[in-house]
Amino acid sequence: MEQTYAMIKPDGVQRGLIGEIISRIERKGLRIVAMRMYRITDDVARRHYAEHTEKVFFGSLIDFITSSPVVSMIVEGENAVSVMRTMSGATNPNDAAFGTIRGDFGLDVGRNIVHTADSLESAKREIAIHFTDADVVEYTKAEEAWVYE
Ligand code: D4T
Repeated sequence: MEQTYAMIKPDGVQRGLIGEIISRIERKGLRIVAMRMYRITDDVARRHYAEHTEKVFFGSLIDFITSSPVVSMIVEGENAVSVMRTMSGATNPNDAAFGTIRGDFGLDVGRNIVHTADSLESAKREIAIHFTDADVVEYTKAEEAWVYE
């Protein structure tokens, strides 16, 4: 089983999409093992998006991600990293396929609703930024015998 990090960004929360997004994760058969709603601090935002420090959009990205609460999750399942990336869709919602979260609900790259880790290494780094070990609940779901062969 792989773990990935996923975040419903401020626009997803403000647009009332928390339930929709969690529902898609559940319906896919993935398991949420940690979940927290909070307002991201400037320090956490800068650490989370450290790779983008030099980008022209960095300032507006930090302002946006700290502007309103987010919902952070650790999602577990086989190939969870790539499955969650596929579910999110392309970074720019205008390029994202219909059926993906960004393709179905977004119109602007600066308001693309969700973040999902782009690799196992990023997932580990981001989980360590947003969660402690005590936040993680290990359990099995009864349905998993019907999700996996
Ligand atoms: P995140 O990290 O938010 O899941 O997005 P991606 O992994 O799909 O894309 P990214 O790291 O390249 O971009 C991070 C974040 O910056 C915003 N952004 C991006 C923006 O506001 N303007 C831009 O031109 C780009 C490329 C959107 C996502």
